[in-house]
Amino acid sequence: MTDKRVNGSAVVTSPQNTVEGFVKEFLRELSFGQGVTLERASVNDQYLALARTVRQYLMARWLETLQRQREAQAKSVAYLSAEYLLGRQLDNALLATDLTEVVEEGLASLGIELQTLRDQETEPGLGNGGLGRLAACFVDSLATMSVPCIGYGIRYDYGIFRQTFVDGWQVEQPDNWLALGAPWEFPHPEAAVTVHFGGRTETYDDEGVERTRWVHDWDVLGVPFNYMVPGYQNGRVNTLRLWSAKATQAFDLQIFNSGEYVDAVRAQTFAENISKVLYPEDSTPQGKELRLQQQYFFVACSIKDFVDYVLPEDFDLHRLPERIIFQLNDTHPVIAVPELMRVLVDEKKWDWDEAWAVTQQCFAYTCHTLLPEALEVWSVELMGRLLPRHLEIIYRINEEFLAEVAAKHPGDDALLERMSIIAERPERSVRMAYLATVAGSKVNGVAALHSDLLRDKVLPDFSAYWPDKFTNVTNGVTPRRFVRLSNPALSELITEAVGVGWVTDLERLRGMEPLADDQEFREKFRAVKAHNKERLSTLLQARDGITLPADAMLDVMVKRLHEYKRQTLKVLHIVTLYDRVLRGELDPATMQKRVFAFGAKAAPGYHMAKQIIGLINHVGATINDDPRLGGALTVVFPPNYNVTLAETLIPAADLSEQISLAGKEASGTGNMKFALNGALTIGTDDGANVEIRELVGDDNFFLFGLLEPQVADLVAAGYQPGRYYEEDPALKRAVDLIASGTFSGGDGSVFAPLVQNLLTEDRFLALADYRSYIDAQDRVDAAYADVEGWTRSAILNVARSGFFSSDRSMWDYIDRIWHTPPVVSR
Ligand code: CBF
Repeated sequence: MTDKRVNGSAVVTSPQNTVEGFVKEFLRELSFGQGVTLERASVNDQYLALARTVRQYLMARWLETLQRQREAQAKSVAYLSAEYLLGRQLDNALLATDLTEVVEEGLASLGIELQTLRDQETEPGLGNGGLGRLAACFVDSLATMSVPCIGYGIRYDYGIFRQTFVDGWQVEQPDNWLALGAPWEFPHPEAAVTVHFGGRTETYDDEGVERTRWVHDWDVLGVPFNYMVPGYQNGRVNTLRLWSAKATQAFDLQIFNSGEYVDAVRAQTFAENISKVLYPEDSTPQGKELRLQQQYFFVACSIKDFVDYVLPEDFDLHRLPERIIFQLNDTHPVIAVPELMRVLVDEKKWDWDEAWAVTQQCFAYTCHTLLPEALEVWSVELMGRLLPRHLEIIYRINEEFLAEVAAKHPGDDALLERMSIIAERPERSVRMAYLATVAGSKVNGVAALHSDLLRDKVLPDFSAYWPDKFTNVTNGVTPRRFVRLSNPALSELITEAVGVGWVTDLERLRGMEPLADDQEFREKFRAVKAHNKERLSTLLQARDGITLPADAMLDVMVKRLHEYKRQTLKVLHIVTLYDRVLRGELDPATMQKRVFAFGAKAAPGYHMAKQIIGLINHVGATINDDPRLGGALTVVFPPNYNVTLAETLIPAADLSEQISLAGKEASGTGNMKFALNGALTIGTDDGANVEIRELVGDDNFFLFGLLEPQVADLVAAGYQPGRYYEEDPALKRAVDLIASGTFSGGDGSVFAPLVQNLLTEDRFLALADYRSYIDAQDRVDAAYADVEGWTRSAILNVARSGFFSSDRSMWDYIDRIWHTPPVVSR
């Protein structure tokens, strides 16, 4: 159902919120939906029937939300994001409807365990990492806060690849997440929209006005698939609309008519490829044509959807900024800017200036990176071939913008070159971040430090030109999924301490602070951690055959594999501990027992990242099997880290590794999840670590490493990693152990590229931070030995991390950027 088709008030009523009411609907869904009897139903049948039953409880709220929104004519957020890393839906829907107990009991009365059906769900992995997961947290928060929002994105047939290890090396498998059915989506092929590509432009005379039209070459249909985004027990359900590409009739017919049946079918596949697969790059996008097709495809569908279907038919588009703010989640959807201009100028026949005035008010841009290579640029050649009209529009936006800059800074050609949306070197290309900055009403970074660096280092000319355009909104995570659902034991303890309201008002966690000094509470807190470790242990055993030793500190590093995140530094720590034991400096019987848990996917074409994965697994295999360690150190690396695994892994962690080089991680959100679940952070002064440390306090955070200005100075002075290697014997031994083949069956060549890179380039200064990191880890060991002190710090981490709720992030966006108040129930 697209919004417009819901006329009158909602007529759907929810099934009864009782065990009997649920069982009746569930059995109906089994027989009428799945066509099976309870006796013959497979687990998948049961799961699908359950999901469809739970959907029913949300349906009336969904229809009512849409109705209310239309009546209120309220301003909405349209979150444009190429990625949504949603995680499993069932539990979230049960929580939102407060149905968990009813369902558990109802299923039990039929001899079915809810947990079995939970485990049947394949999570939709429609994102790479932090950015996609953030989008999912944001839409959850907006629904919970009753703020109108439509999330727009792509329904990839294949999400992020499934990672397996063969002999310790990453091997990718396709993620066929739709294979067993997708009960949470509502396809609407009848509401498909057409998207054009290619061709050329031409001018024509429109009653005395010269206008341009796009004579496109080929097109594709965008079919909307709607997903419910339920608020937490507030009767609101927002919409996530993901677009799937389908070949158009016209496209097929041209070829069919020439009698080339096989070619016609192949051509269909070509068009449908657009939404076939998620690009698995995180932070370093590849400038591939298909990716630009994906980007344009979903934003063109979304703008058309909003303008033609969501808004009333007679809506005066001059008032568009009163009804919408398109939030650009990174540069991926930025092509939406020239698309809206094209719609207004070419289709609606507006003057350029009035179109530009409206467009500028309708967009805001969030930058999520500090890596220059992650700021997308598209070659003019490609853009001109795929989207010729958009390229013209971008040229004109640029021309007018540069004329304005030139008027303010006459004669400063260097400034014009620096600020131009079009780069001339190494090839003529469109700088999408610049386009977003010129067009957006606001530009924000995602943590305080990141926003400062964005202003001062990434876009300094723009921030000098428009100081008020730049702002910060520190990221957040949803407490519903990442505490309430993923950590039931801690949730219970929190509720016991501060009451129930914390789930939607996370600052209430502050109420726990005094309890950090309460011996009895600390014991309960430790019991929660112990329980979560056991839960993790059971999961890893069943999932991967991994056995976790008991009584060890759980030291966790989970995030995408990227050199700037410095998993290698973590490995150097592990190898150093190993070396210390072998040299007799540490006694395995008395040293702090640790389990090092990793989770990380490497982009399939990122060879160094794959080397690092291989290294972690090889080091793990050697250390885990070495009897001289007596089990004091264990490395585990469960493959295919995803949202579902995070939900069990994070609550069990004692130590959170956030060790990126200062000035490289925009924010991080894993760091927030760990702190909220009572892990202490060892981290650099980077991204949101800075704010975590400020809030939880220096005593409850292990800081190490160079600060961002020191990094800049060191690099400017000419960083020589070899010097650190020569001057620190422990570092030298650790690197030599890797180089000698100790972890690769005596074959030193296996990790030679990695070692060579560390000693000669080390772009992310792992060797420079090694000593400080090792010292900080020694402080961690000492602190962990003080059981009561550690627990106190862990409780304070939870109590002081309420700021990191994505609800707070949303209020900040509303206040600083969107101005979209909640629409409350009548
Ligand atoms: O802002 C959300 C996250 O986005 C990234 O994952 C990204 O893809 N650019 C950043 O790397 C994270 O720092 C950030 O937390």
